[in-house]
Amino acid sequence: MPKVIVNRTLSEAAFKLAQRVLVGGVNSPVRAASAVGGQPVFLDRAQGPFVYDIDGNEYVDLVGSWGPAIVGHAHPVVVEAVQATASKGLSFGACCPLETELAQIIVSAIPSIDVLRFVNSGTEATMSAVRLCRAATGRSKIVKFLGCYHGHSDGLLVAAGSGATTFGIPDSAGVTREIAELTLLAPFNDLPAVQQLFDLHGSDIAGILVEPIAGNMGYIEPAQGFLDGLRQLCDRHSSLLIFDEVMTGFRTAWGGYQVLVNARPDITCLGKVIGGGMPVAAYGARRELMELVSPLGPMYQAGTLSGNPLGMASGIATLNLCKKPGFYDSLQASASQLVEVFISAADSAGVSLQGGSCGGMLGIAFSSTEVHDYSDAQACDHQLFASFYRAMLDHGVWLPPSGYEALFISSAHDQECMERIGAAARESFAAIVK
Ligand code: KE4
Repeated sequence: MPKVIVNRTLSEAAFKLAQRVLVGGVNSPVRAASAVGGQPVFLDRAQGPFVYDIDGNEYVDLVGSWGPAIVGHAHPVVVEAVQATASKGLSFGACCPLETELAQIIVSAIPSIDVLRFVNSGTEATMSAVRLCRAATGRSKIVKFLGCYHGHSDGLLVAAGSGATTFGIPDSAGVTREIAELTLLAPFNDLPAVQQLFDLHGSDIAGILVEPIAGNMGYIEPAQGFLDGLRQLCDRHSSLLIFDEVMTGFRTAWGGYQVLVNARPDITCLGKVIGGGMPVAAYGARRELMELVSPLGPMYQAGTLSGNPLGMASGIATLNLCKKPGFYDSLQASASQLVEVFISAADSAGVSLQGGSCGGMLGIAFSSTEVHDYSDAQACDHQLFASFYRAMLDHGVWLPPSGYEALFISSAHDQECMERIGAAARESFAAIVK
């Protein structure tokens, strides 16, 4: 019987203090946990598959810092690499060989990327990729999908997912109509709708931006032929296809989802895992496209901490651990097992649950029918998810505080973790249906 956590007094006090100087007491909205009727639990440390709050409570972590912690938290090899690098200086604002080393690992893993540029967040990566797409085509419109989230650059905060949906503001204040009008929308997995956009705007569509697996409206896999269909539409209209693999890159497979399904986007965005927990992201493409980027070409993009040695060291150490034979097979086995654990626990309480996984990424949806797009995701029982979230937290399992998020597992999650999650899930489902 999992221990029930009841004391979080230090977190409550920390939240009150934080609210005096931080907007909403948080540095990223989804952490406010208000969508699940909770408040932020402040963490003190993390180790392997666990996170520990400032009240000393231990949780099995299924957020993994939203993806980066793929080898588990504070992996000794990663920590040692960062410590050794830090002792030589934190940031130079100049070139260093570590940037080339991490770039070589990524380029060797992803055939569609000849050359890349490191940035510091997924937002920067997708924002720069969109700019590159417009620079390369001379066109202005971008197609994105309802419920997909690509960070918070103005043009992409239109019908966005993740925290934007969680807080019911899929279109953000401050994004002007003129900018939003350059973003065309279609439902995920709806190829005819994308075809229609091209029929209407084809000659002005610079490109399509897509999460190959949608991880910001739960977990939604592409329908058979969907990604191929986007590729064909781009080829037919001389538009570019951008895969936002900030979440799926090196999370679903070595390289990313495009390698798993042999897809060939024109531009790829990466983040999260490639930094191993440090602020590292990137965008990359074939050489002729990337040579449009300054200092070689007319498209400007820059960053004080881009290619930061600590981030590079963390990313190199993390990817070298991911490269080990069988790493992703084992991660996939754990993720598949975990989906089954959740579904069978739900079933035993008479709760309808959908679930899916790819590599170390998974998702559950409180729905009796499959979820294929944003409207399906919105129709899920988010109130029931909120109750489940709170019960699981009290039973020592750290879930993302929103039904619009994916879950992430690491190579540090062992069978004991699975049993703990299973026991907590059975207790939690039983509690929420009472
Ligand atoms: P960042 O700017 O947060 O590093 O990355 C933006 C981004 C871009 N593309 C995809 C597919 C993403 O999932 C993200 C960010 N993911 C969210 C979680 N769904 C980050 C968590 C948060 O916003 O606090």
